[in-house]
Amino acid sequence: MKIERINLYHLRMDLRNPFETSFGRIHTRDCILLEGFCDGIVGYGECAADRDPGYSYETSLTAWHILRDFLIPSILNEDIQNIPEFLNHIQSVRGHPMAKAGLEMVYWDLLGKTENRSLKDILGGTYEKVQVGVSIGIQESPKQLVETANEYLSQGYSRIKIKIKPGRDIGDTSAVREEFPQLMLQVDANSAYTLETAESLLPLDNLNLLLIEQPLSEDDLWDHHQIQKIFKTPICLDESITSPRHARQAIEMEACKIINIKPGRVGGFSQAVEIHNLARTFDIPVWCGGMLETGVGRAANLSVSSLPGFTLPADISATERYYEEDITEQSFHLNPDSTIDVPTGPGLGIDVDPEAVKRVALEVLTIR
Ligand code: OSB
Ligand code: MG
Repeated sequence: MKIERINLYHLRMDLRNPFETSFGRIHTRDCILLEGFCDGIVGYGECAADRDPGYSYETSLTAWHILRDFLIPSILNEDIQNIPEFLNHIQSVRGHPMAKAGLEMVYWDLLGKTENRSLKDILGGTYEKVQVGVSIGIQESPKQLVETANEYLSQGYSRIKIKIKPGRDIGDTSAVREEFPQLMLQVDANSAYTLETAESLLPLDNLNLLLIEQPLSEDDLWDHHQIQKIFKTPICLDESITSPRHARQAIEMEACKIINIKPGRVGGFSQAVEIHNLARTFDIPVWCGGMLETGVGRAANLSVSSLPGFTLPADISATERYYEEDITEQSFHLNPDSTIDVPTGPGLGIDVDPEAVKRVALEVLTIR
């Protein structure tokens, strides 16, 4: 498989509602769409890095630079037969997992289309639909949060995640728990606490949460171990797990009891599957996180979530939860049982709408 040419599109899409986390509030979402051409077949990938380095150090522009100047030149016009060969070509680039994941996704999509198989099928997925929930950003007030949660519950979501930060944690979470005593509920701090300040979260331990996601810094595996020791509620790591090695170390160190797998954050599907397999051998449940992806990344997340170890509801919501207009022909809908169907078409199983891409593209670059 020789990729002859790649188009990079820097996209900026309007969110239907602002999304606020402990690292900031956004009204628009940036990403890079990759379009690779190989023997008349077109493959797509999405790089999940956002405009600002709030969630991770990668941004749309660092990813653009790494893709344009290093990753794409290392694979262009090379005859690459399989994914291990692809990984070999890009191994000299250190770090930048989201940039790598975007390019790897193009290969997986092309591979699937060449073999006329869905990604679910190639990866060994077993579920036809995936249990999903919704991730709610920090709202104006706890009261508003309860209203927003109620709105999503009435749409059919059966699991809710709320974003927390210092000063907006116990009150917000308790308000939702009081209103919905039986709800599957979890919180995500996006690294807003330290070993010292995380003790203020102890009241969460009485709220019957599924998990507490990433309370401390991404490079703080050991302190997560200290926190997990004092909480009954499972700690789940997101930002800290950027490779199978980190996953193994976190599990061995008992820094978490659950892992959030995002293909983008861990450098692509290959590593996501490796982490999934590893976690299974340790009996550690995993679930698929989200990054407010377009339909391209959402299809990718659904495909990987079809693997059997993904036993907790994913942060993959219906298209209408994020965007008025997406860039894929297909949109994703919530089934009444709080699931979303895994795509079944070849590769990612989606078609990109070129006109929609044009409307949201800030910059386009062809590399050949
Ligand atoms: O920490 O899980 C996160 C969105 C952007 C960046 C980080 C996170 C999130 C979410 C949204 O929680 C999940 C989704 O795509 O619905
Ligand atoms: Mg998270």
